[in-house]
Amino acid sequence: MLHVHHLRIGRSVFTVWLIEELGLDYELSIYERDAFGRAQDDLKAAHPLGKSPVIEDDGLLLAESGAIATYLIDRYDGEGRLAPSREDVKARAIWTQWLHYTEGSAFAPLLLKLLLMRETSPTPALISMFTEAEVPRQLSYVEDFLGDKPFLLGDSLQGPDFGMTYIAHMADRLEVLDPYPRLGAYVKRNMALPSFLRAMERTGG
Ligand SMILES: N[C@@H](CCC(=O)N[C@@H](CS)C(=O)NCC(=O)O)C(=O)O
Repeated sequence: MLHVHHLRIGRSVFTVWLIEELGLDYELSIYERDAFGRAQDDLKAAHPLGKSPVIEDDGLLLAESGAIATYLIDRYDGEGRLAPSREDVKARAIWTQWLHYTEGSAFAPLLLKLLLMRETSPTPALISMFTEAEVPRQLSYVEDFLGDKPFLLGDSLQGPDFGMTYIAHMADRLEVLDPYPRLGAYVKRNMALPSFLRAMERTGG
């Protein structure tokens, strides 16, 4: 059976959301962070990097939320609800672009912002300059692309929405989401979906 290694509280709940959306049975191992918010050594027993999400499925051990999403959709989305078909090469390229965008471009400025907010010594000027320019650059890019669509790629939930909801949720927690009302409404809508609520209930967040 599919096995998910989930570190509270973090991005793996969005992987569990995808699994709930696909209606799969799964086993869940839940890990807690240490006092500094880092994973503890127990997660290294699941994967050498000791980070989450990690899944095991049918002899496959897989890390990286984007790769996990692609694998789960390729293997289990029989109806093709969450991705364009492979024959539609251009639509699939845009889908892949947004699936990778969240970890590839959007996450790092937000992570640096989070670390700066927790920093107790004087704020490093170069990192501040970077986050002050990059956070609005990334969020306004997504806000403009989202436009009036309910989901990132149109009228229906697709693979990239799981990671993007994580990014928008993190921006909200960092209190930088107010200037982006469409993204604000998007994250609220997605986190009220029944499959997301089931993921929250099962994982504890
Ligand atoms: N690029 C990876 C990032 C994985 C990652 O950093 N996960 C965080 C959880 S939100 C983690 O395990 N942090 C614990 C630590 O670094 O100690 C992915 O997309 O899965």
